[in-house]
Amino acid sequence: MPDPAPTRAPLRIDGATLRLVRLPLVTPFTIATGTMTEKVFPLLTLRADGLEGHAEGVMDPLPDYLEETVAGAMDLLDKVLLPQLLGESFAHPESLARRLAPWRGNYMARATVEMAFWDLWAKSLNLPLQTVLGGEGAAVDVGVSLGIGPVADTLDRIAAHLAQGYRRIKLKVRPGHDIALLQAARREFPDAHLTVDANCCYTLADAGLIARMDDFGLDYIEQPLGWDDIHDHAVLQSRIRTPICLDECIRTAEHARKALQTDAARVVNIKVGRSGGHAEARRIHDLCAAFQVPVWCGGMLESGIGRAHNIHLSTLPNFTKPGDTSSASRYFTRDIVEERLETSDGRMPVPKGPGIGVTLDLDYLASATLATRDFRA
Ligand code: OSB
Ligand code: MG
Repeated sequence: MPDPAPTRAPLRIDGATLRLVRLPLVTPFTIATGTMTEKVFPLLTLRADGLEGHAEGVMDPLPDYLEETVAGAMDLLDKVLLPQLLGESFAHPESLARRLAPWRGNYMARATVEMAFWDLWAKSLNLPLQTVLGGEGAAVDVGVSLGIGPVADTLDRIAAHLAQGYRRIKLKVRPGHDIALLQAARREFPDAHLTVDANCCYTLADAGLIARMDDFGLDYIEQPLGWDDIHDHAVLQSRIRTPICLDECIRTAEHARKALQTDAARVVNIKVGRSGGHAEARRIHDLCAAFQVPVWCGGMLESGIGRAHNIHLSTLPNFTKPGDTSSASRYFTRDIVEERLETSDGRMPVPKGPGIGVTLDLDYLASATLATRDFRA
Protein backbone atom coordinates (compact mmCIF):
# COMPACT_ATOMS: atom_id res chain seq x y z
CA MET A 1 0.00 0.00 0.00
CA PRO A 2 1.39 3.47 -0.82
CA ASP A 3 2.03 5.62 2.22
CA PRO A 4 -1.01 7.81 2.74
CA ALA A 5 1.07 10.41 4.53
CA PRO A 6 3.10 13.31 3.18
CA THR A 7 6.86 12.93 3.15
CA ARG A 8 9.34 15.29 4.73
CA ALA A 9 13.05 15.84 5.11
CA PRO A 10 14.65 13.03 7.13
CA LEU A 11 14.27 13.37 10.89
CA ARG A 12 17.47 12.74 12.87
CA ILE A 13 17.01 11.03 16.23
CA ASP A 14 19.29 13.06 18.46
CA GLY A 15 18.27 11.89 21.92
CA ALA A 16 16.17 9.44 23.90
CA THR A 17 14.99 8.79 27.45
CA LEU A 18 14.12 5.29 28.57
CA ARG A 19 12.17 5.00 31.82
CA LEU A 20 10.92 2.01 33.73
CA VAL A 21 7.50 2.95 35.14
CA ARG A 22 5.21 1.31 37.69
CA LEU A 23 1.54 2.11 38.14
CA PRO A 24 -0.70 0.36 40.70
CA LEU A 25 -3.91 -1.14 39.27
CA VAL A 26 -7.26 -0.07 40.75
CA THR A 27 -8.25 -3.76 41.07
CA PRO A 28 -6.29 -6.95 40.36
CA PHE A 29 -6.78 -8.26 36.80
CA THR A 30 -6.92 -12.06 36.47
CA ILE A 31 -6.69 -13.96 33.19
CA ALA A 32 -6.06 -17.66 32.48
CA THR A 33 -2.30 -17.24 32.92
CA GLY A 34 -2.25 -15.28 36.19
CA THR A 35 -3.12 -12.12 38.13
CA MET A 36 -1.72 -8.60 37.63
CA THR A 37 -1.80 -6.13 40.53
CA GLU A 38 0.40 -3.46 38.97
CA LYS A 39 1.51 -2.36 35.54
CA VAL A 40 5.30 -2.18 35.01
CA PHE A 41 6.48 -0.98 31.60
CA PRO A 42 9.25 0.71 29.60
CA LEU A 43 8.33 4.27 28.58
CA LEU A 44 10.40 5.62 25.71
CA THR A 45 10.83 9.21 24.55
CA LEU A 46 12.65 9.91 21.26
CA ARG A 47 13.86 13.43 20.41
CA ALA A 48 14.43 15.18 17.06
CA ASP A 49 14.16 18.78 15.83
CA GLY A 50 13.16 20.02 19.30
CA LEU A 51 10.19 17.61 19.32
CA GLU A 52 9.47 14.51 21.43
CA GLY A 53 7.69 11.27 20.57
CA HIS A 54 6.51 8.75 23.17
CA ALA A 55 5.53 5.10 23.35
CA GLU A 56 5.35 2.33 25.93
CA GLY A 57 6.26 -1.35 25.77
CA VAL A 58 3.43 -3.86 26.33
CA MET A 59 5.50 -6.82 27.53
CA ASP A 60 4.86 -8.21 31.03
CA PRO A 61 7.44 -8.81 33.78
CA LEU A 62 7.03 -12.58 33.21
CA PRO A 63 6.78 -14.25 29.78
CA ASP A 64 3.20 -15.41 30.40
CA TYR A 65 1.27 -13.61 27.63
CA LEU A 66 3.96 -13.88 24.95
CA GLU A 67 7.65 -14.66 25.31
CA GLU A 68 8.97 -11.12 25.82
CA THR A 69 9.69 -9.71 29.28
CA VAL A 70 10.17 -6.22 30.68
CA ALA A 71 13.73 -7.00 31.75
CA GLY A 72 14.64 -8.46 28.36
CA ALA A 73 13.10 -5.54 26.48
CA MET A 74 14.80 -2.92 28.71
CA ASP A 75 18.11 -4.59 28.01
CA LEU A 76 17.55 -4.85 24.25
CA LEU A 77 16.40 -1.23 24.02
CA ASP A 78 19.33 -0.05 26.12
CA LYS A 79 22.11 -2.08 24.50
CA VAL A 80 20.95 -2.71 20.93
CA LEU A 81 17.94 -0.84 19.56
CA LEU A 82 18.57 2.68 20.88
CA PRO A 83 22.34 2.68 20.14
CA GLN A 84 21.49 1.43 16.64
CA LEU A 85 19.04 4.29 15.93
CA LEU A 86 20.55 7.29 17.72
CA GLY A 87 22.09 9.74 15.28
CA GLU A 88 20.30 8.04 12.37
CA SER A 89 17.87 9.90 10.12
CA PHE A 90 14.58 8.58 8.77
CA ALA A 91 12.22 10.22 6.29
CA HIS A 92 9.37 7.87 7.22
CA PRO A 93 8.57 5.49 10.10
CA GLU A 94 8.47 2.62 7.58
CA SER A 95 12.20 3.19 7.00
CA LEU A 96 12.90 2.91 10.72
CA ALA A 97 10.80 -0.28 10.89
CA ARG A 98 12.79 -1.71 7.97
CA ARG A 99 16.04 -1.01 9.86
CA LEU A 100 14.78 -3.23 12.69
CA ALA A 101 13.44 -5.94 10.37
CA PRO A 102 16.53 -8.21 10.42
CA TRP A 103 16.17 -8.85 14.17
CA ARG A 104 14.33 -11.99 15.19
CA GLY A 105 11.20 -11.73 17.32
CA ASN A 106 11.15 -9.04 20.01
CA TYR A 107 8.12 -7.44 18.36
CA MET A 108 7.10 -5.62 21.55
CA ALA A 109 10.54 -4.09 22.07
CA ARG A 110 10.75 -2.90 18.46
CA ALA A 111 7.18 -1.59 18.60
CA THR A 112 8.27 0.64 21.48
CA VAL A 113 10.81 2.49 19.32
CA GLU A 114 8.79 2.35 16.12
CA MET A 115 5.67 3.81 17.77
CA ALA A 116 7.63 6.58 19.51
CA PHE A 117 9.01 7.53 16.11
CA TRP A 118 5.50 7.63 14.55
CA ASP A 119 4.46 10.09 17.28
CA LEU A 120 7.56 12.20 16.68
CA TRP A 121 7.15 12.09 12.90
CA ALA A 122 3.44 13.01 13.00
CA LYS A 123 4.33 15.94 15.28
CA SER A 124 7.03 17.06 12.82
CA LEU A 125 4.27 17.21 10.16
CA ASN A 126 1.92 18.90 12.65
CA LEU A 127 -0.67 16.19 12.00
CA PRO A 128 -2.58 13.82 14.29
CA LEU A 129 -1.24 10.26 14.31
CA GLN A 130 -4.57 8.99 12.96
CA THR A 131 -4.17 11.14 9.84
CA VAL A 132 -0.67 9.91 8.98
CA LEU A 133 -1.84 6.32 9.55
CA GLY A 134 -4.78 6.80 7.17
CA GLY A 135 -7.60 6.84 9.73
CA GLU A 136 -10.36 9.31 10.37
CA GLY A 137 -13.17 10.10 12.79
CA ALA A 138 -13.44 11.80 16.18
CA ALA A 139 -14.20 8.73 18.35
CA VAL A 140 -14.08 4.92 18.24
CA ASP A 141 -16.43 2.19 19.55
CA VAL A 142 -15.17 0.37 22.62
CA GLY A 143 -15.99 -2.58 24.82
CA VAL A 144 -14.49 -3.88 28.07
CA SER A 145 -12.45 -6.89 29.06
CA LEU A 146 -13.57 -8.35 32.40
CA GLY A 147 -11.06 -10.44 34.36
CA ILE A 148 -11.80 -13.76 36.02
CA GLY A 149 -13.73 -13.54 39.32
CA PRO A 150 -16.77 -14.98 41.08
CA VAL A 151 -19.70 -15.38 38.64
CA ALA A 152 -22.07 -13.19 40.70
CA ASP A 153 -19.52 -10.33 40.74
CA THR A 154 -18.96 -10.71 37.01
CA LEU A 155 -22.71 -10.42 36.35
CA ASP A 156 -22.79 -7.17 38.38
CA ARG A 157 -19.83 -5.83 36.44
CA ILE A 158 -21.42 -6.73 33.10
CA ALA A 159 -24.57 -4.83 34.11
CA ALA A 160 -22.56 -1.79 35.24
CA HIS A 161 -20.53 -1.61 32.02
CA LEU A 162 -23.56 -2.12 29.76
CA ALA A 163 -25.24 0.72 31.68
CA GLN A 164 -22.21 2.90 30.89
CA GLY A 165 -22.77 2.20 27.19
CA TYR A 166 -19.86 -0.18 26.49
CA ARG A 167 -20.63 -1.91 23.21
CA ARG A 168 -19.22 -5.37 23.87
CA ILE A 169 -18.35 -7.36 26.98
CA LYS A 170 -15.37 -9.73 26.79
CA LEU A 171 -15.21 -12.33 29.55
CA LYS A 172 -11.94 -13.95 30.46
CA VAL A 173 -12.35 -17.72 30.75
CA ARG A 174 -10.29 -20.72 31.76
CA PRO A 175 -11.05 -24.43 32.28
CA GLY A 176 -13.67 -24.69 35.02
CA HIS A 177 -14.68 -21.04 34.59
CA ASP A 178 -16.40 -21.12 31.22
CA ILE A 179 -19.72 -22.84 30.45
CA ALA A 180 -21.49 -22.01 33.74
CA LEU A 181 -20.31 -18.40 33.47
CA LEU A 182 -21.68 -18.15 29.92
CA GLN A 183 -25.00 -19.75 30.90
CA ALA A 184 -25.47 -17.18 33.66
CA ALA A 185 -24.30 -14.23 31.55
CA ARG A 186 -26.49 -15.12 28.58
CA ARG A 187 -29.53 -15.73 30.78
CA GLU A 188 -29.20 -12.29 32.33
CA PHE A 189 -28.11 -10.37 29.23
CA PRO A 190 -29.85 -12.03 26.26
CA ASP A 191 -29.04 -9.27 23.76
CA ALA A 192 -25.54 -8.16 24.82
CA HIS A 193 -22.55 -8.52 22.49
CA LEU A 194 -20.59 -11.10 24.49
CA THR A 195 -17.19 -12.63 23.69
CA VAL A 196 -14.71 -14.80 25.59
CA ASP A 197 -10.91 -14.66 25.76
CA ALA A 198 -9.10 -17.85 26.82
CA ASN A 199 -5.50 -16.57 26.53
CA CYS A 200 -4.38 -19.96 25.13
CA CYS A 201 -5.62 -22.14 28.02
CA TYR A 202 -7.33 -24.89 25.99
CA THR A 203 -6.07 -27.57 23.59
CA LEU A 204 -7.74 -29.45 20.75
CA ALA A 205 -8.67 -32.09 23.33
CA ASP A 206 -11.15 -29.47 24.62
CA ALA A 207 -12.82 -29.06 21.20
CA GLY A 208 -16.03 -30.63 22.50
CA LEU A 209 -16.23 -28.19 25.40
CA ILE A 210 -15.45 -25.23 23.16
CA ALA A 211 -18.14 -26.36 20.69
CA ARG A 212 -20.69 -26.04 23.52
CA MET A 213 -19.93 -22.30 23.51
CA ASP A 214 -21.74 -22.17 20.14
CA ASP A 215 -24.99 -22.17 22.13
CA PHE A 216 -24.36 -18.73 23.62
CA GLY A 217 -24.35 -16.51 20.54
CA LEU A 218 -20.87 -15.13 21.16
CA ASP A 219 -19.49 -12.61 18.65
CA TYR A 220 -16.25 -14.62 18.70
CA ILE A 221 -13.95 -16.79 20.85
CA GLU A 222 -10.55 -15.13 21.34
CA GLN A 223 -7.34 -17.18 21.27
CA PRO A 224 -8.54 -20.51 22.73
CA LEU A 225 -5.39 -22.50 21.79
CA GLY A 226 -1.58 -22.20 21.85
CA TRP A 227 0.07 -18.78 21.46
CA ASP A 228 2.01 -19.87 18.35
CA ASP A 229 -0.38 -22.51 17.02
CA ILE A 230 -2.23 -21.22 13.95
CA HIS A 231 -2.68 -24.76 12.63
CA ASP A 232 -4.73 -26.09 15.53
CA HIS A 233 -6.96 -23.01 15.45
CA ALA A 234 -7.79 -23.89 11.81
CA VAL A 235 -8.71 -27.41 12.91
CA LEU A 236 -10.84 -26.04 15.76
CA GLN A 237 -12.59 -23.51 13.48
CA SER A 238 -13.68 -26.38 11.22
CA ARG A 239 -15.43 -27.95 14.22
CA ILE A 240 -17.25 -24.93 15.71
CA ARG A 241 -19.65 -22.29 14.36
CA THR A 242 -18.54 -19.35 16.50
CA PRO A 243 -15.85 -17.29 14.74
CA ILE A 244 -12.35 -17.65 16.17
CA CYS A 245 -10.52 -14.39 16.85
CA LEU A 246 -6.73 -14.63 17.09
CA ASP A 247 -4.71 -12.42 19.44
CA GLU A 248 -1.39 -13.95 20.63
CA CYS A 249 -0.84 -15.84 17.34
CA ILE A 250 -0.72 -12.65 15.22
CA ARG A 251 2.57 -10.77 15.68
CA THR A 252 3.21 -10.13 11.97
CA ALA A 253 1.34 -9.79 8.67
CA GLU A 254 2.83 -13.17 7.69
CA HIS A 255 1.14 -14.76 10.70
CA ALA A 256 -2.09 -13.07 9.62
CA ARG A 257 -1.70 -14.37 6.07
CA LYS A 258 -1.24 -17.95 7.26
CA ALA A 259 -4.24 -17.66 9.59
CA LEU A 260 -6.49 -16.09 6.95
CA GLN A 261 -5.51 -18.52 4.18
CA THR A 262 -6.24 -21.52 6.42
CA ASP A 263 -9.46 -20.14 7.98
CA ALA A 264 -7.87 -20.17 11.45
CA ALA A 265 -9.30 -16.71 12.22
CA ARG A 266 -12.53 -15.02 11.12
CA VAL A 267 -11.80 -11.98 13.31
CA VAL A 268 -8.41 -10.53 14.29
CA ASN A 269 -7.42 -8.63 17.43
CA ILE A 270 -4.69 -6.17 16.40
CA LYS A 271 -2.40 -4.96 19.16
CA VAL A 272 0.10 -2.52 17.73
CA GLY A 273 2.37 -3.02 20.75
CA ARG A 274 2.77 -6.77 20.12
CA SER A 275 3.16 -6.46 16.33
CA GLY A 276 6.38 -4.48 15.93
CA GLY A 277 4.56 -1.17 15.60
CA HIS A 278 2.08 0.76 13.48
CA ALA A 279 3.63 -0.13 10.10
CA GLU A 280 3.12 -3.86 10.66
CA ALA A 281 -0.23 -3.35 12.44
CA ARG A 282 -1.45 -1.48 9.36
CA ARG A 283 -0.27 -4.30 7.09
CA ILE A 284 -2.24 -6.78 9.21
CA HIS A 285 -5.24 -4.45 9.05
CA ASP A 286 -5.03 -4.17 5.25
CA LEU A 287 -4.58 -7.90 4.73
CA CYS A 288 -7.62 -8.66 6.91
CA ALA A 289 -9.62 -6.12 4.88
CA ALA A 290 -8.63 -7.95 1.69
CA PHE A 291 -9.98 -11.17 3.21
CA GLN A 292 -13.12 -9.36 4.45
CA VAL A 293 -12.13 -10.26 7.99
CA PRO A 294 -13.02 -7.57 10.56
CA VAL A 295 -10.44 -6.41 13.10
CA TRP A 296 -10.56 -4.66 16.45
CA CYS A 297 -7.94 -3.03 18.61
CA GLY A 298 -6.80 -4.99 21.65
CA GLY A 299 -5.19 -3.57 24.76
CA MET A 300 -2.55 -4.52 27.33
CA LEU A 301 -3.71 -2.33 30.22
CA GLU A 302 -1.69 0.52 28.75
CA SER A 303 -1.14 3.88 30.38
CA GLY A 304 -2.36 6.96 28.52
CA ILE A 305 0.61 6.85 26.15
CA GLY A 306 -0.06 3.38 24.76
CA ARG A 307 -3.82 3.89 25.02
CA ALA A 308 -3.59 7.03 22.84
CA HIS A 309 -1.59 5.11 20.21
CA ASN A 310 -4.27 2.38 20.22
CA ILE A 311 -7.10 4.87 19.83
CA HIS A 312 -5.48 6.56 16.82
CA LEU A 313 -4.87 3.19 15.14
CA SER A 314 -8.50 2.19 15.80
CA THR A 315 -9.71 4.90 13.41
CA LEU A 316 -8.58 2.92 10.35
CA PRO A 317 -11.54 1.69 8.28
CA ASN A 318 -11.45 -2.09 8.96
CA PHE A 319 -11.59 -1.64 12.76
CA THR A 320 -15.31 -2.43 12.60
CA LYS A 321 -15.67 -4.18 15.96
CA PRO A 322 -15.41 -2.43 19.36
CA GLY A 323 -11.88 -2.33 20.76
CA ASP A 324 -10.52 -2.91 24.28
CA THR A 325 -9.38 0.71 24.69
CA SER A 326 -11.77 1.45 27.55
CA SER A 327 -11.51 4.29 30.08
CA ALA A 328 -8.08 4.62 31.71
CA SER A 329 -9.80 5.17 35.08
CA ARG A 330 -10.96 1.52 35.01
CA TYR A 331 -7.31 0.59 35.56
CA PHE A 332 -5.50 3.53 37.14
CA THR A 333 -6.49 6.04 39.81
CA ARG A 334 -4.09 8.46 38.18
CA ASP A 335 -2.58 8.27 34.69
CA ILE A 336 0.83 9.55 33.53
CA VAL A 337 -0.78 11.84 30.91
CA GLU A 338 -2.50 15.17 31.50
CA GLU A 339 -5.51 14.35 29.33
CA ARG A 340 -8.21 12.05 30.70
CA LEU A 341 -8.91 9.18 28.31
CA GLU A 342 -12.50 8.37 29.23
CA THR A 343 -15.36 6.90 27.21
CA SER A 344 -18.79 8.35 26.85
CA ASP A 345 -21.68 6.09 25.81
CA GLY A 346 -19.26 3.38 24.62
CA ARG A 347 -17.23 5.76 22.45
CA MET A 348 -13.63 6.82 23.13
CA PRO A 349 -12.75 10.27 21.76
CA VAL A 350 -9.55 10.48 19.71
CA PRO A 351 -7.08 12.77 21.52
CA LYS A 352 -6.70 15.96 19.51
CA GLY A 353 -3.53 17.74 18.39
CA PRO A 354 -0.36 16.62 16.61
CA GLY A 355 0.94 13.07 17.11
CA ILE A 356 -0.78 10.98 19.78
CA GLY A 357 -2.37 14.14 21.22
CA VAL A 358 -1.51 13.47 24.88
CA THR A 359 1.21 15.01 27.05
CA LEU A 360 3.13 13.53 29.94
CA ASP A 361 2.22 14.60 33.47
CA LEU A 362 5.89 14.93 34.45
CA ASP A 363 5.27 15.38 38.18
CA TYR A 364 3.24 12.23 38.56
CA LEU A 365 5.50 10.37 36.12
CA ALA A 366 8.52 11.19 38.31
CA SER A 367 6.83 9.56 41.31
CA ALA A 368 5.96 6.46 39.23
CA THR A 369 9.42 6.06 37.66
CA LEU A 370 11.68 3.27 38.96
CA ALA A 371 14.69 4.01 36.71
CA THR A 372 15.70 6.47 33.98
CA ARG A 373 18.41 6.42 31.36
CA ASP A 374 19.19 9.26 28.94
CA PHE A 375 20.81 8.74 25.53
CA ARG A 376 22.45 11.23 23.17
CA ALA A 377 23.49 10.80 19.57
O1 OSB B 1 -5.50 -11.07 25.92
O2 OSB B 1 -6.36 -9.24 25.40
C1 OSB B 1 -5.68 -9.90 26.18
C2 OSB B 1 -4.76 -7.77 29.21
C3 OSB B 1 -3.48 -8.24 29.47
C4 OSB B 1 -2.96 -9.25 28.70
C5 OSB B 1 -3.73 -9.79 27.66
C6 OSB B 1 -4.99 -9.32 27.38
C7 OSB B 1 -5.52 -8.31 28.20
C8 OSB B 1 -6.88 -7.80 28.07
C9 OSB B 1 -7.15 -6.41 28.61
O3 OSB B 1 -7.81 -8.44 27.65
C10 OSB B 1 -7.37 -5.40 27.55
C11 OSB B 1 -7.34 -3.99 28.09
O4 OSB B 1 -8.35 -3.56 28.64
O5 OSB B 1 -6.31 -3.31 27.96
MG1 MG C 1 -6.60 -11.54 24.17
